[in-house]
Amino acid sequence: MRFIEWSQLSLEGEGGGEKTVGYSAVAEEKIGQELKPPSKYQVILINDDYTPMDFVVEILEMFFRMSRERATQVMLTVHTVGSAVCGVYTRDVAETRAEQVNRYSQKYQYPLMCKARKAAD
Ligand code: TYC
Repeated sequence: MRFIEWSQLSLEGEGGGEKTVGYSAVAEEKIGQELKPPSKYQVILINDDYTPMDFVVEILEMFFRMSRERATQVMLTVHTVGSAVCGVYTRDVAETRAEQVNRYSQKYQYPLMCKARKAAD
């Protein structure tokens, strides 16, 4: 981090003049890591033995805007491999999406699990 701007701390002197009593940094230029774009987060769907395939397809269509064909492909990948990435977003969006999926599954009493995980930079 590097200071880029300074402001003078002044006091009214006797006779109306200003007297500089110090300087303070008022802004900092952020360099290095802090200038990189925000990290991305993957939303991951996890397999289980109980959630019906149709329900998973419906979720992928609803929450991840997938076509029926794409949703079916992703669901089958989760079913056979154990998990799959269903979307990549900023942290807030990824966490919200995973929570929405988990809440919706709970509402229908299925154990479907969805997680947000930081993607490699
Ligand atoms: N394995 C489930 C079944 O055989 C289907 C399923 C797919 C469940 C994906 C969860 O994230 C999941 N009915």
